[in-house]
Amino acid sequence: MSVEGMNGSPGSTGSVSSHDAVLVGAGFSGLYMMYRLREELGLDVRGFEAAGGVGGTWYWNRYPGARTDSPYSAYCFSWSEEIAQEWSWSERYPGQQEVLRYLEFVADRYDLRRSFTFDTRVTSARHDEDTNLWTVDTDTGETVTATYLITGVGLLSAPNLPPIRGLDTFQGELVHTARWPAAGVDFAAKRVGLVGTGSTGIQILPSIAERASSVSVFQRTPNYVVPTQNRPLTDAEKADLRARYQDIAKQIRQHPFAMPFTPTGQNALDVDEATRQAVYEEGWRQGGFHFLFETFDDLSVNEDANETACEFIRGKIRAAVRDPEVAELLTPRGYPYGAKRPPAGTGYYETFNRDNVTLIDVSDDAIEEITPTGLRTGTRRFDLDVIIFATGFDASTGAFTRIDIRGRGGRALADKWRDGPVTNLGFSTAGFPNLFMITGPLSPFANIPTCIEETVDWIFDAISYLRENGLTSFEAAERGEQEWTGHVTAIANMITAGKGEAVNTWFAGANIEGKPRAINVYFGGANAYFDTCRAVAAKAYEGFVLS
Ligand code: N01
Repeated sequence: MSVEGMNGSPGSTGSVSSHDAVLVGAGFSGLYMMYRLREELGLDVRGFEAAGGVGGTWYWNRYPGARTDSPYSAYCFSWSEEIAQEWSWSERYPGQQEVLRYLEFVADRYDLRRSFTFDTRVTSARHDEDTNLWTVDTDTGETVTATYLITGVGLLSAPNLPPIRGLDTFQGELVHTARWPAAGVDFAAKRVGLVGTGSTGIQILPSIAERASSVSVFQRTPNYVVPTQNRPLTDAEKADLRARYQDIAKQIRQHPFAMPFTPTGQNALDVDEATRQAVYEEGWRQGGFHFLFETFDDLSVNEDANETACEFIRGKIRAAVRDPEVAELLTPRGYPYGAKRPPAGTGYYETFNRDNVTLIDVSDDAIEEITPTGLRTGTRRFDLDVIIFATGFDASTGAFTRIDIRGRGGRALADKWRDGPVTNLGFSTAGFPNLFMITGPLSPFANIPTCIEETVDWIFDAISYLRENGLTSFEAAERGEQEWTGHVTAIANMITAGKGEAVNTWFAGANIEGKPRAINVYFGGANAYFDTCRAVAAKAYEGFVLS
């Protein structure tokens, strides 16, 4: 049965349709993968998307204040001349609605929606060795088969609602930021509780504070928040991106975090105090990731250097927050800047000067229960009308383990990864033939659209190679995946981003109760990773088994 006959028709058909590929997800990854496989290779690709439309992260995370913190010139595709010329960003850090409009524009420009079935979640997938096919089931009762199973499920897509007693007893409105209602949440005259002060909590707080009658912010670990410094783009900046998008994309691919920056070549510990402060001031003025990547090159690798940046930020917190006790509570100590994913905020610290905002330290007085009228910590009770959980995600592996994926011999992927993910380059894991993962576990944590483009291209080339050479099966070699997984772990142990286990970072699975403590992402540099991927492909996919 052709994919065309099935489009937009969720629900059980009673028959099993077969396809060249099943593609899960219609975010940045799924859209580009669909375009390449369908338009360039002519494959019959069946896409499934749990959401009601395209957009992935940008479909679900509609909370007020949501925006990118990669600059506009990096947070976009570079593969299409049409998109580059016909689309124009309005802000330096585009907001959620604008990024969603962008992805809808891409989907419409290349007529991609017709290849996806929306409102349909893939629930299980099993590989049959005899037929060399994947059988995929959905929550609408449909079953399809395909040669290739390709996931574009996102690194941060499986929401984490902490298992606090009484969640379902609350009589007000309880929302997770990653499942924000499309109709929005009415905060007017409401007492709001905000749980979580990661990138999301930091973005949402200022906008709720302007509308709610009161906001109680429940903070477990303070964060190092640098201002975003968002602003509208000038016409000259827009024209420059249109003219130079390919050159910018090349520059981005050479940066360890796939950002349009150039390492400064200077170390924090090699300059005098006055110079150091001046460089940090300029980084602060530029905002966002400029502060981490365009000040000193040793912040990510040298803890003493890193501490100088931490001290600078602590000074900024003291200057911004009027109440010294609140400022102290907001001040992170005892872990390096970057050990938790660095967030960017807009007026975050200043929001704590408002009369209607209260900071509650739950580091030693945990939230023990959600009650019908609010919540209770070990020692205090709070009456609330709305509770917002900005409590993050079961990152990287969570979107996979929520699908019952079974490879050779019926082995569950969740079982294979019970001590942490094992992959070769994030693309593939041994025992799961023809399962291709776009930005899968142990691929780089860097500017995501760039990582997606590179990994989609690599998977596209691998599938083309299989077909050109009459090969039918592709998977990581055990030795290849052990070497890669070992390398990813060794790198994590060398840098500040790998030192976050003590502060519950999702980088190491440490934010989820019961999740194995194991690094989820590669920190050895996106640029080095892209080079490695190309070299592996050039050597007929060394480290993978093709048959
Ligand atoms: O989630 P998080 P997030 N009681 O895991 C707290 C990306 N992103 O959604 O730190 C009380 O970072 C938890 O406390 P602690 C970005 O990659 C990007 O904010 O574990 N608190 C923490 O404060 C980011 O890293 C953008 O002690 C509890 C918070 O919840 C990733 O998504 C914007 C708790 C969770 O922070 C995840 O960010 C937003 C409990 N029981 C997100 N359980 C951009 O700017 C958890 N917490 C592009």
